[in-house]
Amino acid sequence: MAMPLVLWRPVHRSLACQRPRNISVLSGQRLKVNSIRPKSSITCLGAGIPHLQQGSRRLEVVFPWKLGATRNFSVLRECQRLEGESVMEKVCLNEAARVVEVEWSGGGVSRFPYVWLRDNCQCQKCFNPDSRARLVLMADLDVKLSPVRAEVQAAGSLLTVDWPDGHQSQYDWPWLKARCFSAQALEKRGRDWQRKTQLWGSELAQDLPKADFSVLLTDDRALYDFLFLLDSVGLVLVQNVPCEVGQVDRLANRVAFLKHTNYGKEFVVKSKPNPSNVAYTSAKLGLHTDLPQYNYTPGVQMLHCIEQSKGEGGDNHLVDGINVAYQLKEENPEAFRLLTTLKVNFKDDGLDYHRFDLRERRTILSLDDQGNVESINYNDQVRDSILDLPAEQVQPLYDALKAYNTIMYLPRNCVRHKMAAGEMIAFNNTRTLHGRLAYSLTGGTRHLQGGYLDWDEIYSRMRVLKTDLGI
Ligand code: OGA
Ligand code: NM2
Ligand code: ZN
Ligand code: ZN
Repeated sequence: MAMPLVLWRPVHRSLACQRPRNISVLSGQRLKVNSIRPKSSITCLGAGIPHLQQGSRRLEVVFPWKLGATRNFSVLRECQRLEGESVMEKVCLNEAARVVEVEWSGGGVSRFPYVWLRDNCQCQKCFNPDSRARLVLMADLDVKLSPVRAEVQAAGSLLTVDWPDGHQSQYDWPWLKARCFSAQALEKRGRDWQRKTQLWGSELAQDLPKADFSVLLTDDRALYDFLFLLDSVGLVLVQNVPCEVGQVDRLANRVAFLKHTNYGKEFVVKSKPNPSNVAYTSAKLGLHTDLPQYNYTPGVQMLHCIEQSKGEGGDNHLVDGINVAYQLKEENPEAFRLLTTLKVNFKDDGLDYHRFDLRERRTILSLDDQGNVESINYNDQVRDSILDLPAEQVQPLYDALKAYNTIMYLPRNCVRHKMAAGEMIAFNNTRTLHGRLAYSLTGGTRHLQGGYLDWDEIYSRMRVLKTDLGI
């Protein structure tokens, strides 16, 4: 079956469809094609100009902000996906509650506050489509304004609101639905913000999450799955990495970019003369997270093994710091309380990439607003001898640190892995505690390359990949 020719006519920032097919490109990069509906119109919220060639079953959409990038969508598949979606049936102004009430054809009512509608008008005076940013300034916004009229147009796919100053706003239904304030919608969107943490112990060693380096560099789906595992499990073993410097940077660039710190961009973990850090000796490193002396501690760490010590030692220990924090809470609630409330000083000064004197004062365990353990900052090397605490709180603090430390080293909590050359561990640096056994310098060179990434960039990349892959 040949697709009908679709002609597009711009109406404000909307495009009207003169043929019986309703196609909309949503504000992100998602395309929706609605069921056949005579003379319905579609709205194109900054996504570009959809165009369909006669006889083609594919719709090509141009994304102007992506420098002319185009993507194809299967029209038939999208058609099926949208069947049964409800449109706006009726609207009315509720002056008492200062909301526009929208009744949906599939049942249910959504309430959109007046002030929010005015603030989020999508017209070109109020919203810049290129940067997808608001132009309305709070200084100019009358937060007590009420509309004079609200009506449904375009076969239930467009809400039009007229304001007393003559301004008119238009909102399309998928845009409104995605921003619904109902308890159900808030609940659903709330779930998207929750982290998908999977706790683990020593059993993870039998089934370490793994990824292949060259696949990560070329396959977007594999990259997404890798980042998902980094977020949920907090540890992935990357295999088949070339034994050369620069691979940490390559992987980081697939995700975003390396986070620069006082130790450089990619740092070299080797036993060095005049070491700027204990990591740069052959000494044992106790379980720790890196750089708690930064307020903006790196989110993810990558350690790529280029050469492993051929002698004894050099093995890594990896522990789920969140899992052991919950064990502490269970066994010793007072210790848990102290580690979530007493601020400990961290300090690192010296010379590496440049001269530095980094200091931060924070709790060992951070909780989110639901009381879940969110992040860990634990590092004996850089815990400062200065403690800005009353003397009587010091012994209880040490008791709590000792209790937490004892649990993390229990065999049931610890994964031990001696990396081989060509392996890389990537882990959540504010969750997965890592340590290393001392190694003997007679076993040849041990050489790791390290680098950091930030969670903001990782989550951003995951959203982009999700959009591009349609997942
Ligand atoms: C580090 C570190 C582990 C290792 O450099 O921060 O923890 O195996 N290194 O050398
Ligand atoms: N290195 C590996 O926080 C720390 O001092 C851990 C960090 C030197 C960048 C080591
Ligand atoms: Zn406007
Ligand atoms: Zn470390």
